[in-house]
Amino acid sequence: MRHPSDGREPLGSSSRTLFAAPWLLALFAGCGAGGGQPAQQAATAHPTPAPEGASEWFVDRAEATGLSFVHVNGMTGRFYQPEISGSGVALLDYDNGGDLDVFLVQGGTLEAGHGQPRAARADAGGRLYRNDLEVRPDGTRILRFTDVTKTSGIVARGYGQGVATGDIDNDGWIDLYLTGFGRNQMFRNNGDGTFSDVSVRTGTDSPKTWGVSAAFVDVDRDGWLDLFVGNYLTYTLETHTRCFMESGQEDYCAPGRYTPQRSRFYRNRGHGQFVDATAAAGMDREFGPALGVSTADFNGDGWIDIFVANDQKENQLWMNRGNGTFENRALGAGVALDGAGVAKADMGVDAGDFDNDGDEDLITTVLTREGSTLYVNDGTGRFEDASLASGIGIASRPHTGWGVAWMDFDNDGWLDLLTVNGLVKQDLDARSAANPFPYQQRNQLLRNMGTGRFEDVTERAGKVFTLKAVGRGAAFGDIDNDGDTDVVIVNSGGPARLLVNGIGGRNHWLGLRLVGTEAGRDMLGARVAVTRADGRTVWRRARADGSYASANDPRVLVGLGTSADAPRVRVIWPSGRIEEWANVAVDRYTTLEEGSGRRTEGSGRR
Ligand SMILES: [Ca+2]
Ligand SMILES: [Ca+2]
Ligand SMILES: [Ca+2]
Ligand SMILES: [Ca+2]
Repeated sequence: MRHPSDGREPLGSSSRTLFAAPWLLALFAGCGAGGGQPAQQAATAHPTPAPEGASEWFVDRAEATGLSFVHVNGMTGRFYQPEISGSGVALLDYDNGGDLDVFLVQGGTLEAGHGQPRAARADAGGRLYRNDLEVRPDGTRILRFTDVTKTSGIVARGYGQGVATGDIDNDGWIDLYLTGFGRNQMFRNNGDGTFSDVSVRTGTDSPKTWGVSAAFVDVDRDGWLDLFVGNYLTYTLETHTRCFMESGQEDYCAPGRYTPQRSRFYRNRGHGQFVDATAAAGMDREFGPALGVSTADFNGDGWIDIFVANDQKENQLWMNRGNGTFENRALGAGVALDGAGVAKADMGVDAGDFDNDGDEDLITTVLTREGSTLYVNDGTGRFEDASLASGIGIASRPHTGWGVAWMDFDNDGWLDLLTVNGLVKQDLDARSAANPFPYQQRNQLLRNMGTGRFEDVTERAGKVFTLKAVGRGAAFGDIDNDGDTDVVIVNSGGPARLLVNGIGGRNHWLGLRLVGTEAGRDMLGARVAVTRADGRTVWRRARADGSYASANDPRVLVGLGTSADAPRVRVIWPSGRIEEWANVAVDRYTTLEEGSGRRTEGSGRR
C-alpha cells in the first residue's frame, strides 16, 4: 500500500545523490541554472477511501455518475454496413479544469434515398459530458458528469463513427475532430465552454468519405499538429450489397465486398489551417480499409511515423522521411501481414513499449478465431510476430476485438492489455425476439507478467467483465485523477460504460503532463524515459490516438510498483529537443513544460 506522506516529500537534497554518477555529471555539464524544477500541481497524495465495490479491480460507474449515454446503431435488418462499425469516445479536458471530460460519438438511423444519413431522434448526435470531479479534504473522490452538449455548440451531424483530439491552433484549448459516414467535422474550442464548427473553413470536412479512426500528429516538427484520417470503404446505401452467412441468415458483408477508400493526410499550415497533403506526402497510392491508426516513432530517428490497421488487407507503416514525405515500409518491417503471411481483420491498434526495452511495439485486435497480433519491435522499426509466444494469440481467439490499449492497470511498471470485444457475424445461438442482433461478447484483460508472456486475468477483473455487449470504441485515461487508468467504453446499440480502476492505487505512480512552451498544449508524440533509483528505465509517450475510433488521455501515467523514490525523467520533445528533470515527485501529477528542464545531449534511445 502507498503511504499517505509519499506525495508530500519536498524536492530536496536527496536528489543530489543522483549527480554522483559520472555519466550524469557529463549530461548536466554546461546546463543553465534554474532548470529542472517541474511545476507541481495540487498534490493528490491522499489514498482514496474504498468506494462501493472497491474489492473489484474495475467497477462500472457510468450510470451512477451521470454518464448516461446509449448508443443508437439503427439496426433494422437491412444490414447497412456502417451500422456495425460505430462508435468511439474521447477523453479530453475541454475546459482546462484539470480533469478529463468525455465526448461520446453517436450513430443514428440510416435510410436509403436521403443522400445523407438522418438522425434517429431530435437529441441524436454525439454528447459532451463535463467532468465535475470533486476531491474532498479527506481524499474522497466524487465523480459526476453533466451533459453540456447544448451549451457547447457542438452539433454533430450525420452518422458518427470516431473522434480525435488535439489543439490545432496552439491556443491551449483542445479541439475536436469527428469522423463519420458521409462527412467529418472539426470543432474549434473557443475557450469559453463553446465550440465552433470550422469543418469547411479548415478544409477537413471530407464530404462523401467514411472516416473512422483519426490522429493528430506533428509530422514535420513545425509545432503545428497535422491530421491523419483513416477512411474505410467506398460505400453508399444506394449501392448496398446483401450478404448471407452459410446458414442462409442475412448479415453484414466482409470488407472485401467493397473497394477500400483512400485515407487522407492534412498538413497544418499554421493556426489550424489545413491543406490536403495526401499526395504530396506520398500517401495517395497505397491504402486499405482503414479502421485503426497509431502514431509513434517506430525506428527511433526522432520523426513520428504512422501505422494504419486495415481490415483484411495489408497494413501500412508510413515511415516519416523527415522531409514531409512518407514511405510505406510495412511489408519489409513485418507488420503488413501477420507472421504466417495472413492479412487479418485488423480493427483496433495501439503502440507501446510492453517489454520495456525502449522501442514501440504494436498490438492489433482482429476477428474471432484469428487472435490479436503482437508485433515486437527490434529497435530499428522491424517487427516480429510474437502473438503465440506471448500467449496473446491464443487468449484472444474467442473474441472479435476493437478498442484496445497498452495500459498498466496495476501500476507495476509493465503495460497490460485491455480489449473491448463484439462480433460482426451473428451468434445465432443467442438470437431471440429480445435480441434480434446478437453480436455480444465479453471484454478481456491480459496482464503482462514481465517475462514476455501475458496471463488472462479477465475472471478476476470484476463483475463488469462478465457482461456481454457489442463493444466497439474505448478511451483510456485517469478520469478520477487518482493515479490509475480508467476506461470509457462505447457499446453499439447499448449503454456506455465507465470502468473505474480500483487496483492501480495499490502501487506508486508518476503522472506527467507534457506541454509546449508557447502553445501550452499537450505535446502529442513526446517520449518519456523514467529512471528509478535502482537504475531501471521505462519508456512511455504522450498520445491520444490508438484504440479504435477513440481519443485517450494525453497525459503519461507510469506505474512504479513499490518504489516510492522520486525518479529521473528525460523527455524527448517532438521538436527533437531533449530535456531532463532530476527528480519528480511520485503519486501526483506534474506538468513538465518544454524549455524548463535541463537540456541534454544524446539520442532518443537508452
Ligand atoms: Ca485550440
Ligand atoms: Ca519494445
Ligand atoms: Ca501491469
Ligand atoms: Ca483512476
